[in-house]
Amino acid sequence: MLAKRSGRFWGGALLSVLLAAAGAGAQETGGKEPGARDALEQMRLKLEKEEMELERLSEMVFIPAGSFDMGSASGAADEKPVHRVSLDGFYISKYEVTQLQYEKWMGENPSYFKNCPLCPVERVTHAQANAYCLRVGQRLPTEAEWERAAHGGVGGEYSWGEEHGERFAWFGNNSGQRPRPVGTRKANAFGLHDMAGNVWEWVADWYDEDYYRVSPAENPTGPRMGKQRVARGGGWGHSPEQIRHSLRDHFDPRTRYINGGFRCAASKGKP
Ligand SMILES: [Ca+2]
Repeated sequence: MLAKRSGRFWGGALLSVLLAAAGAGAQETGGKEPGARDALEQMRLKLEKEEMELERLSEMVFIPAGSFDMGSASGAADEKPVHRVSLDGFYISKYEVTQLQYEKWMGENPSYFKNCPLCPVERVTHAQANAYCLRVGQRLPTEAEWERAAHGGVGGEYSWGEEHGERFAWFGNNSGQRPRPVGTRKANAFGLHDMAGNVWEWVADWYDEDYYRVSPAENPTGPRMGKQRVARGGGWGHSPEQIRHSLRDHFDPRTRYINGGFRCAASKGKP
């Protein structure tokens, strides 16, 4: 992606200039400035490692076009009726957006649990999440895209079946009451991590408890207006019931929660 490439270019270009300057200085003084060169080399290695991490964390997974049953017959009233939804193929982030990525592109880290660059960024409003995705040339997933991605093409309340949730999700039973570095639980069948738990995730749609009764069957994008935005997947403090893939949470879009984050998506052909 262009934004990612431009960031790498900036860091590499700056270091090239600094290393060249250090090399020239060392030549002028008969090579007696190894300290400066070592410091710059250390900085170069640190930035190189950071860029590799950013590359890894920005990976997206293509979810092929297809249909799935959205909602749950045994869930809350707003998860009904279960209805067949068809979606075009799309890309979605393999991981929740991390503090490292957010700070890189937005110049700040609003998280409560700081000093954990590979943990998901939290305490972001819906507008901040949306702005980040736009900054990297992407967008928030729709509610339907998020649920199809979470199911991993498997279906059911959990992509892993009814047991072994602790291998797939950080939630109230195993998190130690805090977010954890992304990708440290098993991926679902689509190769996505932390769709359930760790931080719940803003999606693009406005919330309407009756939306499933009127939702179009193809590529639904939610109500045209609303007061709250949908959030999905549950977080590090939630119960097994609250990290079900079909559960629909919803909040005032201005709120910033210590267990709320996001991931981005892109339409086919975008990344
Ligand atoms: Ca999550």
